[in-house]
Amino acid sequence: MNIRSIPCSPVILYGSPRSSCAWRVRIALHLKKIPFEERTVTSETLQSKEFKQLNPQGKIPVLLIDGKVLSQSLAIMDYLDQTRPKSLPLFPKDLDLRYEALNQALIIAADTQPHQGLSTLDRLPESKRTEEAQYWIEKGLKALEEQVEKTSQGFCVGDTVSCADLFLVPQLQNARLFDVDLSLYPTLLGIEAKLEKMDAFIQAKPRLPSPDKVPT
Ligand SMILES: N[C@@H](CCC(=O)N[C@@H](CS)C(=O)NCC(=O)O)C(=O)O
Repeated sequence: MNIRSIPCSPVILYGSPRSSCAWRVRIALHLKKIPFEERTVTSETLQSKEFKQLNPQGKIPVLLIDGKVLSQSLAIMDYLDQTRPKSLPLFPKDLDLRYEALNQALIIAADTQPHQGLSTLDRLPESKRTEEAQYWIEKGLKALEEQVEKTSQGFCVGDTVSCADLFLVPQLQNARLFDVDLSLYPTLLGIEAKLEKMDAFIQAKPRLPSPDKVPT
């Protein structure tokens, strides 16, 4: 496995106030009660040789923990769950519920967020970017709303928080930044309202202003 071992203490999260992907991991760290320091990186830093030694993708989040360098928010959540089994679980134990949580997290991680990402939108003419992001966000949220209607008993999956909720909250905020009409997703908004009252979600909320303007 290609995880480079480095000495690191305390835990460090490379993120940015505008990054929905780093936001997911901040929530996870707060839910797991893992103290950490956050280092804000700009778009320019992401492309630097030094940063790409941490993550060859040149993307955040990157988490330095247990002497390891981790990237990809969903994989990080899984690592935290496996290594800290006594803290609040991010993945349901029940296989069907675990499948649902992963399914919903991936609707956002794999099929929605990448289309609104800076490096994707930057490849389009400026006049097309908002429309493109809105199209994919609406498509993702519509599917998620339908899926969550079947599985929610207060949270995305059942009556306890799971990784799916950690993907939902930052994605809804990005939707707002792209002026997406969220009234079409009442179930998702109801879950968000509940999550926003939880300490971990309050603590993880990005502190703006951000060094960059565009959400990712
Ligand atoms: N699938 C990755 C996505 C990571 C990602 O796209 N990060 C964005 C910020 S939310 C980024 O670093 N974008 C900069 C770029 O693409 O150049 C994850 O879940 O961690």
